[in-house]
Amino acid sequence: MLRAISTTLMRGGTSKGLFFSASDLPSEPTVRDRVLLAAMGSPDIRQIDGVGGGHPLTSKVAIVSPSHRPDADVDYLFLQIAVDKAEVSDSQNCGNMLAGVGPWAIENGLVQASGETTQVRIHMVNSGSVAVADVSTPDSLVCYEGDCQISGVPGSAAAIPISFLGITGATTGALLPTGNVIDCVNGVEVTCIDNGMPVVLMRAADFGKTGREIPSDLEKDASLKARIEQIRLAIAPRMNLGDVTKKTVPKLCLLSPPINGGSIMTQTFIPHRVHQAIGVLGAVSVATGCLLPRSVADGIAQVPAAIGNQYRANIEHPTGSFSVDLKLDTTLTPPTVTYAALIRTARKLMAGEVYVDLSTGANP
Ligand code: NQM
Repeated sequence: MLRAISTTLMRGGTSKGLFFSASDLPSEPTVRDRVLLAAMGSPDIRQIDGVGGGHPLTSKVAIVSPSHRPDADVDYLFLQIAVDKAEVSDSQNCGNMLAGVGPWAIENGLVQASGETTQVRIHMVNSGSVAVADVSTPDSLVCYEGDCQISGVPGSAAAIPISFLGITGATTGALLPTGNVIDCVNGVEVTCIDNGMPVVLMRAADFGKTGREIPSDLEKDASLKARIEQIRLAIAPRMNLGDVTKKTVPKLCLLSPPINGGSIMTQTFIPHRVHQAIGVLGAVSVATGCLLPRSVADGIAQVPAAIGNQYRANIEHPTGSFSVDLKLDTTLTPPTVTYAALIRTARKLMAGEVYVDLSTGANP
């Protein structure tokens, strides 16, 4: 029998997925995950029997609920729904879907709109850290239209500035989870960093790449993909991530000199597909790596000098670039990033009910 569940389909940054109220989903995680796999149409490379878009960036779920934390308005749990496997993972955050959480929370009565801009404090359940999003709300209604353009999304929309607090080591417990600025894995020098997203930074040149290869060509390079996956599986336990065979972290980022006047060029494995752009918290981690002396980005990155204690890194990626603002406290040893901010946009695409058939659905 088909079951109808209230949901909203939204674009958040360069991602797309379903937004649910936690109270509309089963509370038992295995049953919930079965429902979400069925809603997305996984496992199936085309997700033809569900609303997923056949790519990890369009197979995402945000679950939102009121927060009990004094420093947050809402809780946001992100779930990555695998496309071709019956797997649902809460091992990572998603800063792109995060962009849709503020508007959704206001439109669904979890946060009261007030003034031209409404601030929504979002507890990111996956990592326990807090993000603050400024949502445009003229006339006390969410306004999605605006003139802000972000790379990887056609057209323009209302800007949603987002700042992050307490994201350093959010997933692994430390900015440098292995304890080193540089590690050597299978003969390749890497910098493992977690400023909101655990990422393994590597020089593209060490893999014979220039930074100009497009994602689909990188994905066709079977030997490159195998080398990268071996590095991921080998380094993850040393990053406090354990066995990551079924996890979507760490991400792996090939670094090369900037191509279009930015700070650095990136090509990111997420981890089994190549990102068309770059993840939000992934970009924050890369930007942080660019400021770290002796990291693998040292000598490649060109970050403009700080204004006050604030840096702006322009992270280039296959479809444009992504600006990240970072504040660095140089009085601490090692110097510590105390604040990160960036701009995203989001758009409500459709609201209604998704129909799931649990008699044929896959078990996670
Ligand atoms: O790093 C893709 C995305 C992401 C994650 C991924 C993200 C982030 O672009 O915060 O947004 O790295 O799997 O949505």
